[in-house]
Amino acid sequence: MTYVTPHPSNTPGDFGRDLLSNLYYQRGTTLESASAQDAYHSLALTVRDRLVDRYIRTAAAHYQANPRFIYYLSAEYMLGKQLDQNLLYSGTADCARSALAGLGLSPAELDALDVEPGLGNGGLGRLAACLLDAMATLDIPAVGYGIRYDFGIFKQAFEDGAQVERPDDWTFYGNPWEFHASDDQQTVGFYGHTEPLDGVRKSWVPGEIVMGEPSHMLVPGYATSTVNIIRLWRARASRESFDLSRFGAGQYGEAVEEIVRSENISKVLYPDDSTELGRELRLKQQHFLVTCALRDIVRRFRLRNSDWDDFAGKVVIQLNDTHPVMAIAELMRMLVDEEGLEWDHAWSITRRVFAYTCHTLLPEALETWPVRLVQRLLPRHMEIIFLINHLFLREVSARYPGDDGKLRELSIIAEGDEQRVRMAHLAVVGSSAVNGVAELHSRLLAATTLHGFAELWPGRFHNVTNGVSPRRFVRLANPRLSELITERLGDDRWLSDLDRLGGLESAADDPEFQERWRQVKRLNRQDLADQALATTGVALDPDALCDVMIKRFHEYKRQLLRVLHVVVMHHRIRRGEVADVVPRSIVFGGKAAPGYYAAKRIMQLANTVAGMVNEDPAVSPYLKMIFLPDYNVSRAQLIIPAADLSEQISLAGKEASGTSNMKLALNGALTIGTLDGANVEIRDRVGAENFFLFGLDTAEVAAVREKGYRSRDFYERDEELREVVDTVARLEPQIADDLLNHDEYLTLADFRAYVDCQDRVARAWRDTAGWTRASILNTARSGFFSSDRTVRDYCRDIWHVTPVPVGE
Ligand code: 26Q
Repeated sequence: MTYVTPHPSNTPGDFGRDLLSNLYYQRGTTLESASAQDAYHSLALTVRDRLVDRYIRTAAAHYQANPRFIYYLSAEYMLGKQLDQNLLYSGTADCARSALAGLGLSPAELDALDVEPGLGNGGLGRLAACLLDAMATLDIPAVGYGIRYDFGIFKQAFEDGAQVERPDDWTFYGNPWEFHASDDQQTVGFYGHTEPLDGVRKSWVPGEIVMGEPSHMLVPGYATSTVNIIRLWRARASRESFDLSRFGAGQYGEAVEEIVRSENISKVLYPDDSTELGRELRLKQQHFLVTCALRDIVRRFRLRNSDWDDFAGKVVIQLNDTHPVMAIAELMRMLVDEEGLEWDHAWSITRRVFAYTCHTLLPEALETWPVRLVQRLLPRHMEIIFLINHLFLREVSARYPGDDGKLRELSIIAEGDEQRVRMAHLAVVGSSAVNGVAELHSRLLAATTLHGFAELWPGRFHNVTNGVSPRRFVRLANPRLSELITERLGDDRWLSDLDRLGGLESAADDPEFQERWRQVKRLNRQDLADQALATTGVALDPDALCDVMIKRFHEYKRQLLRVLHVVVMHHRIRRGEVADVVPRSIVFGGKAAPGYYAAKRIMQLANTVAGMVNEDPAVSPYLKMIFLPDYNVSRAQLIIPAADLSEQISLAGKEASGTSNMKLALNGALTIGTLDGANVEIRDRVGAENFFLFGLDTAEVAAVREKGYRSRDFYERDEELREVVDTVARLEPQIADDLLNHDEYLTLADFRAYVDCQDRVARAWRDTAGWTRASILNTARSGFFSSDRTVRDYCRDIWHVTPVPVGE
């Protein structure tokens, strides 16, 4: 039984006819002479066509209702493949399959041509995609705004174990999923100067103008009529930019100089999610996104409204981290300079419109920009920020008279050798709500990173624990498990009401159900093994415990700790201590920022250790290790269903939330983890007995540091650790040196607890029924981690919006 409303002409015959029609009229060819790309594009268009009617009805219903809209601003989106998703959400997967069979086309071959838009780095970008999916599913009127980068996140390959980055030209063969609107461009200014008007008003005369050209992709809701959109902007040079006379004079490079300079703005996603990167082009990207989005939001507002006093009632702008925070200054500029509103009036509107989500605790990851750069690139915005800050600091002085320390702590401008704009401070000051992304994270934000603000405005601070799309990460990723769940629960309503997974609890001890659960896992491990063999040449044992760590490479996430334990196992097996060893497949996936050398060294070490393990005939029957290159959403959909063990081993207090932890638990993996990010909530829900907890908690981390942490003490006291570090010293001397002399993320302090905990994992795995029970309970109790729940939380606590149903 399925709850997706089928397209009116949803028979295989109709589907096949429409596909042939698209082949003929859109690609200008016939089945006999079609290339694989022709067939793929026609299939994509035929599927897309089946969502258009719903989109048109959604737009009409929204126009009619004139509701409050959520505008999600994000520099990143990791949407994943569109073909599998849109087949599912349009309810046409079955008829497409029959139609393709009838035409002699292979679904798998065509799916392989569907390119995932990798317009993000990691968790933050994928979260944006999960939230858009949930908003559409819950009938929340919403638009996602982003940048249509020509090149998405780099493709990762390994050469001699080292990461090499290759460009991701994701639209090389065209993108059948997007609708271009080249007649709906916006102008974006840069540089120039300001001129006084009346009072506080100024006029900004930009020195450079770039056009923003939108295209949109459909964001269908599941089991509902709503289809929202994500609008992505691409930079275009204005029409007069091509210098015909220079071209005529043979100066080909100079002739297109201006075009290249303009269009560079949306050329490439910055592949850095670690530290602030002081690049002018990145600030240009941010301003470009923000300006295009705001102008579009105002255009949409004016379709049904005319009074600025209604703006904050009709518009919510959710800022995904600080990357789009310049929108606060830009809206003030539009309202004051262009619309002529009084400053205080404009500020009251602005503050009510914005809400800010923070995704980090690491001070070094908080974005700041040199005042001089902002002054040069966005002179009017800098003036506005100074004025916002001036008025804000007056408020602070009134609250803390004579406390200069407070002013320095909270100021939007950081003083020092060079003044800098603290984007997080601007975000908090200019928003009505601020949220962290897991309970622990929100608590620590208010207690540490943003403490002063939480004290000033306690009511502004919220927690909204992240969630993931059960459609993408269970139904599409794991069709076998989905079918088993649907069979047990009697229908597939769990896909849009994930708490229904609780109905599996009663099956946790049912031997027959357990056997089928294990069968699903085994088949999924076999699929992974097939892919792994094809891409890495390593043969995994489909019966071995599948032990998975998938996430961006970061020192704080401690992939290094995972590698140290693999070396422990290697030593033990070589010594013949195999009595307590269970066969394992260690699976790694993740990219490192190209300039993040410490992370890249750890990657190199992981690859070296993998080779050492796999090529040792004494070891490889017990242990295999693969590093699947180019981890992305599609690769996640392959790995997650196969996983038995989920590695969530960051140093406590560093991971804001994590979302792979949720995806893996939902698919029945048991977590080995620290009390960090959302791990805490996962453990609370699945039960401590179904979660392998180890390591220091945040208070203990602070205490260890307080006492003066010396990692060398741990090395000296633990023989097995000594052996491991000595091995690492031979393979990657710099890493061993770092561990012993500046072990910033307390890897050695948590080493013993981690290794002992892994021994508990091995013992638990031997108890097949006990493990299966815990696996089923992890799925049954993880319904909370649906992004539908996350969006409901945002709607209730932050956005104050209700659904707008779209009629059949
Ligand atoms: C900054 C400056 C220059 C270039 C890039 C950046 C940049 C880019 C991306 C900074 C940060 C990011 C991404 C951060 C991120 O993905 N954070 C993760 O967000 C997830 C969703 O909330 C959380 O689950 C993770 O814990 C958090 O690390």
